[in-house]
Amino acid sequence: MFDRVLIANRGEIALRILRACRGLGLQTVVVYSEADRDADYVRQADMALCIGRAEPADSYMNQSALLLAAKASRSQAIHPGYGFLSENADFAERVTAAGLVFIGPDVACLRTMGDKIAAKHAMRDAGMPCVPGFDNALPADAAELDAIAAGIGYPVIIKAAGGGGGRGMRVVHGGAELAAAIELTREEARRAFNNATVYIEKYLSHPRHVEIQVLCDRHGSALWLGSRDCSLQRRHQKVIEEAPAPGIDPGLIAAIGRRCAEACRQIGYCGVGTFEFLYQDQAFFFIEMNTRLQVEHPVTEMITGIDIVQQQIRVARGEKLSFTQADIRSRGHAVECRINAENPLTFMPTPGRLTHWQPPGGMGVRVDTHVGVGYRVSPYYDSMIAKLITFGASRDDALARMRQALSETRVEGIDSTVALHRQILSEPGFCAGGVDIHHLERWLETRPASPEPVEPHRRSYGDSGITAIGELDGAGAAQSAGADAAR
Ligand code: MV4
Repeated sequence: MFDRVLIANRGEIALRILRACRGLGLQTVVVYSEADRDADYVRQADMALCIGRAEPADSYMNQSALLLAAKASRSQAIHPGYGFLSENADFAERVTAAGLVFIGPDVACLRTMGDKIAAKHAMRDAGMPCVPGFDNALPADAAELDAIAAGIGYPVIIKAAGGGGGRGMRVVHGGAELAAAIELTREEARRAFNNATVYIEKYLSHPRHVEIQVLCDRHGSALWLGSRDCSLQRRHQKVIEEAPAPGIDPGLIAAIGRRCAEACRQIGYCGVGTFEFLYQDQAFFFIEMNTRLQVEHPVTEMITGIDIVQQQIRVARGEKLSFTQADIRSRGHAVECRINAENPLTFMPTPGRLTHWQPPGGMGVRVDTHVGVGYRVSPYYDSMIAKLITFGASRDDALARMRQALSETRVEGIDSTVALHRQILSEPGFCAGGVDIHHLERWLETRPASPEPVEPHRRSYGDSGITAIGELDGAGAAQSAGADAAR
């Protein structure tokens, strides 16, 4: 049991965790770097401690500083959020050894899922469909390698066992490239992850990225909370996510969801987690498991009505889940647009000060953000400044609300990806649903050059200073003015 939680993260997720703790009546301790000293959420915590300089290695990644802050604040648990140390088994081990609760799965599960070969083995043992491949470290002998790749059938993909999330992979189209590709991937993996182990899989050419959210307690209950589609991405950075994954037979999703819950029971998984699949030709293939809370968790919250972060903290406290699989119903559709402080054409981060900030609102609109007017976007961290989430009875309803929400949103002083999202929400392929992981990058190659499409609900009339709201023609405007005068 614990009643004081140290939040070992920053930005919108620190605020999201703070809110969950408040909702549970828990005390909050926020740690911050020198760059985040003035952030508003820091002031909202019961206690705040500076843990170092802006560079992540000196603060949010500094394990000793975090443990010292936990001790100084008499915290009894640490929530790692996402990124930073959230999936670091050595950190979780140190947290546990210090007598604190790591809000996440056990160290053993973190280690298994951190090693992508071990993860695939564990999942195959649990009856999970995996991408066909050779799920072991590759042999050194060239003839053996050729035989393995030929057996799988080209194209194949070489992946680093210590990688994940798109880092350390290489596609190979024929035997002539194989040996060199393996050697290159090994070298990169050695440098990036301090682990040269690589493995090989059949390369799927046009999959979708579909994931299943799970929630498990320490008493043997493991539940799945529906699907998400995260196929709309650029360079392995997700841009828009939605729940549920559109256009897939609900029976097929339920079957894979039940498999995920069963796999959790089998490996003794506790906490929240996400099973990542490639979905192609009506079939699911497991690729990896994320052992943390994810950026896109709100879309699942919207369709299930479950506060995933509160539940994550409850199960970490040792509580039993108070509901069963039969209680979980997916209702409606949710979409999330990640608003980044980036140039919408070049994707270059644009740190700086927010001089104007108008978040959208209304029915079915949720904004998860830590920023406001005057906020300084730091160059040291991820450029995401807000998540815009809309919910509707159907996918079309959720998309219509998102268009409206995007048209209301104002970000000034820095560049943002709002304009990009407005364009994507009017792109027929995305609007139809079910695009593959290459769709966005393909579309970016050919999209119209206009960085800021006309905003549908606001028009400025030259420099007269008059702004007409809506699509009013002359007569309509006069009528509307008359109606105003009559009031
Ligand atoms: C693949 C693949 C095709 N075939 N594996 C990239 C992220 C990492 N989680 C796994 N990734 C991929 N693995 C096989 N066998 C294509 C990708 C991939 C991808 C996957 C999900 C979302 C976006 C992606 C973008 C490029 C490649």
